[in-house]
Amino acid sequence: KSVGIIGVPFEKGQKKYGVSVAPAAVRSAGLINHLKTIEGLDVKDYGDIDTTTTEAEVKVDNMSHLSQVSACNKKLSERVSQVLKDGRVAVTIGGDHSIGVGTVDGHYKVNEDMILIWVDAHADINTNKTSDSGSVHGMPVALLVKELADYWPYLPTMDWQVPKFSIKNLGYIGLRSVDEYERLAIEKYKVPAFAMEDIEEHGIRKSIQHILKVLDPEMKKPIHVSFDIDSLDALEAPSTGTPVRGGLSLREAINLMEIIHATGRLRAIDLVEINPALGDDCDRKRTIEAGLCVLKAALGFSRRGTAPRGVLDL
Ligand code: DIR
Ligand code: MN
Ligand code: MN
Ligand code: MN
Repeated sequence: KSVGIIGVPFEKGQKKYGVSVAPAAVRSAGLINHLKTIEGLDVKDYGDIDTTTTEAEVKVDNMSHLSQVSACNKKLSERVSQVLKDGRVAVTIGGDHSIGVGTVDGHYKVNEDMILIWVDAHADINTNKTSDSGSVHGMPVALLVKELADYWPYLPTMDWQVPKFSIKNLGYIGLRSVDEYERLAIEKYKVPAFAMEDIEEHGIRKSIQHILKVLDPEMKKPIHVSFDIDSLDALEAPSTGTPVRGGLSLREAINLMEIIHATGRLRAIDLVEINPALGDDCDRKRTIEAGLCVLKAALGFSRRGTAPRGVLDL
């Protein structure tokens, strides 16, 4: 088992200063050493994507910094493809969630049968016509899926990214702040979406098992997890740009990742929207630690005891 780490110090997909510092902050919190404690895991750091851009700004209605988002994601997509071709699980540390365009694009170009689990408080499936914010971090899913291609105007600088991924291969976990038109899209295409109420109803294990089964009944497709730290409860991960109360506990998120790891089919994971510039030292530390716990669980860190799986014989 081996992983490749990619940092993406990028924050132009949203408005607050600080998300671009996360790769450095997560590294200095000991990312590489933490992952090396996982038995049998070979860790290679591919460094950071160069996010300095020389591109001229392009003007698209209600869509901020498109040329920079595009340039960063183009490089990121190529890097993710390279890591996967090297036979490693691609671990991408953002950056805001606009970088999901590059990670999923790069993954899709290597594994066309991939499925995507979007773990987030938000659905990130706005277009520039439906977004209230104009921030691209609320739009990556809509940019990626071919079914929504006709809802976009021509996007200058984005010619490298032809949406081919099907929305039929998408599932959501953790939703609790979904915009009106986002909900329409989710319902229209019957995207399996386990929002917080559904997780209350079924528990995190059954929730993710159901999604995996709906997307891939034969249970053999490569999995991409795009994990927005704001899927966690704001008490677990306060240092993020758009926190929403009432989210996943860290225990639920760790267990979610353990279940996904156990499939043996995780090929790429993104950890995005950690903003070390928000909150105090304690908030920052708590948020980064939560992110590390999630990554470790996804990559095979074991909390197991000796109890049998399934129903206990009493
Ligand atoms: C909102 C917030 N739905 C938007 N999105 C966020 O801007 O489109 N995504 N915060 O993570
Ligand atoms: Mn997001
Ligand atoms: Mn979010
Ligand atoms: Mn959103």
